[in-house]
Amino acid sequence: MTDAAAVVPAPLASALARAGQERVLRFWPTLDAAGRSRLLGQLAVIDWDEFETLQRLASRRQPAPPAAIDLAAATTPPCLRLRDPANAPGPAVAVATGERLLAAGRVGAILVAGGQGTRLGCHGPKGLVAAGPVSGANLFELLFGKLRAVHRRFGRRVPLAIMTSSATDAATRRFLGESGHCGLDPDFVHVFRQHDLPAIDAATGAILLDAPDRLALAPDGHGGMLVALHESGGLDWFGRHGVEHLASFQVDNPLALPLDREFLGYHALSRADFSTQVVSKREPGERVGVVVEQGGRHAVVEYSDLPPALAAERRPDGRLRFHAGSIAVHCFTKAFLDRAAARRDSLPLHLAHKAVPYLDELGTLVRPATPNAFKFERFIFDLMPLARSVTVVEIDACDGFAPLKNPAGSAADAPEHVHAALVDHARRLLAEAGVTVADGVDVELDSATILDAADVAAALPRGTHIATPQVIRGMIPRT
Ligand code: UD2
Repeated sequence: MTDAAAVVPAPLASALARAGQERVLRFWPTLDAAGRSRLLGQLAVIDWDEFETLQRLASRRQPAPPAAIDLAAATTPPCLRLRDPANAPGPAVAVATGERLLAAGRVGAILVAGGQGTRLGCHGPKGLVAAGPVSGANLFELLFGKLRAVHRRFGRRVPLAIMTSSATDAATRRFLGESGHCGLDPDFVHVFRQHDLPAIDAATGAILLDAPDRLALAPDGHGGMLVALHESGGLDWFGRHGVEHLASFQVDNPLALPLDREFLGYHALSRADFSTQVVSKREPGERVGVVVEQGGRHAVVEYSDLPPALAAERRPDGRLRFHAGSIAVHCFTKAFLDRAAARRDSLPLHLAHKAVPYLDELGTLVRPATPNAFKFERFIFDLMPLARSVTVVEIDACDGFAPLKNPAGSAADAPEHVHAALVDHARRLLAEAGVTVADGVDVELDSATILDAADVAAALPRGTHIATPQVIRGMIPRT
């Protein structure tokens, strides 16, 4: 046993005493040096002021933080519709503006990829789950390809920050190394890890252990991106690359359009701090948050926090009152993220009541069947009420939203739905370019070389007929 791990440092011991958490060391005498040092390492990174907040929230058992706006008085904000000529300014102006930003290298991207693919049967980063309908490419490959396609078209690389979690960090870095960063320039990739927060026993407020030398920790939500990006030097890194706008997206949506030129154009032209993409929510049970507005402020209300009666309310035209379904594709000005990251309290904590395995007093691992503990998360969309100006852009789900959430056979968001959505999208772009595809034949657009129908048209002459499953690749990369 090394000396360093033999004793609990005095400041930590007093922090534990102040927080009433000395029992977290109850197995200390039985631990070897490695175990002691692991436990000390986990305890050392707990912010004990923040822990007080966790305990206070747990004692109040209030799942969502107080709403930034009055939901009863809220409405769905006006949304620009992608490609709608009625937008002012119109789509052509927005596209040209977005293209200028991309060609000038002013746009960076943030991928939140802290989640695991456990529910999909993949015990690693969700980004490694296969989703290419013909290629079998994984989510990382499909999504990173989109950045390469933008580089190919506009001649400028898009710096990409990838957020991992303690559960996904090592495997993600390994994959990036082994795959040659999927063709991205490693100088334009910044990997950073979000923090963990302890799970707290709902009855006693105690930090749970899931092994004698290990706290039960969970990632702090995709909102952990703000602090972790800042602390890792990521915001400055984007600054050094000349980035002024940051598009963020989730790893589980292979159709995501974070760098859509028209979207970026509306964001820049409206001088929004925060722009976001939505799809029309048709049924109250769809598992997407909704963008709402009240008194000039915008917010996203998560589906689990929207009272069922409000979620089901319909307007006279039959549309849901809250129909702006958030798909978690956002664009922020870097200046806005800089300001938000400088404030400690920018993002509130949400509580989730969960069944968390824990060690009982005798050291036996208990796997509760019902929720026994609180986990805590921050959501990046909670920055919305802090924005001076918000722009909401509605897209058609078939163009940019195919979330992979559930195992095969589920009613929604399962691999077969994603497969069908990607094939359908490819077929539509091929049809636009005058290419026909035999019935029942799967086609896939290579995300690294096909940005839009123009790339399809350059790759395949009009009148081409596709009779066998294939990946359609663009012409030789221009860069
Ligand atoms: C999220 C949104 C929901 C809707 C939906 C669209 C939240 C709370 N809800 O629902 O409103 O937009 O997505 O698909 O955002 N992640 C991390 N670290 C974490 C937690 C999550 O990186 O600590 C990533 C995760 O890898 C995934 C994304 O965030 O890419 C979404 O996480 P989720 O699957 O927990 O969110 P979900 O489907 O409940």
